[in-house]
Amino acid sequence: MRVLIAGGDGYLGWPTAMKLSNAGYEVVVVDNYLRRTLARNEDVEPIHDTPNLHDRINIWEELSQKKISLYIGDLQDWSFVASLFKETTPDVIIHYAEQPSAPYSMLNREAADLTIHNNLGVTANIIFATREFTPDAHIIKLGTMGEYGTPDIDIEEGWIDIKHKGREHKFLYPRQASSLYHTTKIMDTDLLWFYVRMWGLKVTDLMQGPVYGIFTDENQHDHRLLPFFSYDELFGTVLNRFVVQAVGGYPLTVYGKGGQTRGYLNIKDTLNCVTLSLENPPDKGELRIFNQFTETFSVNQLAEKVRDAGRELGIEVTVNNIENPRKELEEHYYNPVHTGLLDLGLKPHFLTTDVLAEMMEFVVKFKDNIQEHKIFRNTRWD
Ligand code: USQ
Repeated sequence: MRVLIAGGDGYLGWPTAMKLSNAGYEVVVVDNYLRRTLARNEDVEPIHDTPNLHDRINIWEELSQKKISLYIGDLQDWSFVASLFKETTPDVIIHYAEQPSAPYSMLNREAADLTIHNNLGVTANIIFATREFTPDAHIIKLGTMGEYGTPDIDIEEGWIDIKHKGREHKFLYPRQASSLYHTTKIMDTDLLWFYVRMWGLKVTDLMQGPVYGIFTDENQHDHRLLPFFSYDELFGTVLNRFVVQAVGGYPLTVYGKGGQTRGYLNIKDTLNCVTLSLENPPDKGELRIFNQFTETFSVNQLAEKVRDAGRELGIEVTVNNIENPRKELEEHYYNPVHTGLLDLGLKPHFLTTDVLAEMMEFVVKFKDNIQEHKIFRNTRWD
């Protein structure tokens, strides 16, 4: 089975490529290095250097004797997308090729414009190319739990039955995002749902929570195969940031009251969720939605866990409740369903002190690379 990974250079794309290559799939990765370029332009590179995709693929081949094919190009460019699909005719397309940062999308007009055009343009091209060249292919799209926002009722897994004036109908669960990035993900879902109805596409939309971690089964033994590990305000997710802040002696940046609750997952579980989705495809003409996370925590709970893990390693961690640069509820109800992937067989890796200590020990090796000015720049939502 041939799998095309769009955004194969990213924090999740590259580990997914190795995981599926290891499992015997024929893997093709495509990327235009947007994520690297934005990080360089904004002076927020990850904590350690990562080889480019040519080098990563060569290193992987040396270690595993398995080949990954590479295309460098912009998926917003239709002629590139058309020849990519014609040449590779994928059975599965895993779509990570988006500007992935909520804070970046709120930075300024240019960043907002790039986020809208890149995210929607790439999704549309993948839809059009699938219909034209590989109509039976399964599109697995990385969505986000942030599409739902933080409503005062339970969050269902993608769909909700609504009873109105004595009649009933099933709709996409109401979405209300709290950043422009998350809003583009809502629009992606709407585009996919439209073309599932029009053209009978086969789509899985994975509503993922913030991911943490660095190690996967494939990168344990060679640090050159590790993914980006970002700790800056733009591209770092909260727990990865807290781990670096703890090791760097920087007070943990809890935004506002710290009661913001989200569904989190280990990077290993992202790979397992994507693999389970791939191995258990939906029918043609179906938009299947999974809520992709394993545990919910408030920001305060995360800070507490990092403080506990630090204590075990002899690292004293302090916490600072700073004025929240974002517009979001700091205390709220949060109860999302997440049974779909568990039903398919997901065995979660939970956030234990050992997991945090392993992350901290990794960061300690790169402590000298931590640059304080990258940690907080106060990108305000208003
Ligand atoms: N937060 C802090 N302090 C920080 C950083 C974040 O208190 O230093 C808070 C945020 O205000 C937010 C929560 O932690 O309430 C999570 O923030 P985050 O930066 O880890 O996650 P977010 O911006 O929501 O986006 C991340 C990924 C995105 C993915 C999303 C899933 O970057 O690609 O879609 O997680 S979710 O959050 O469920 O929408």
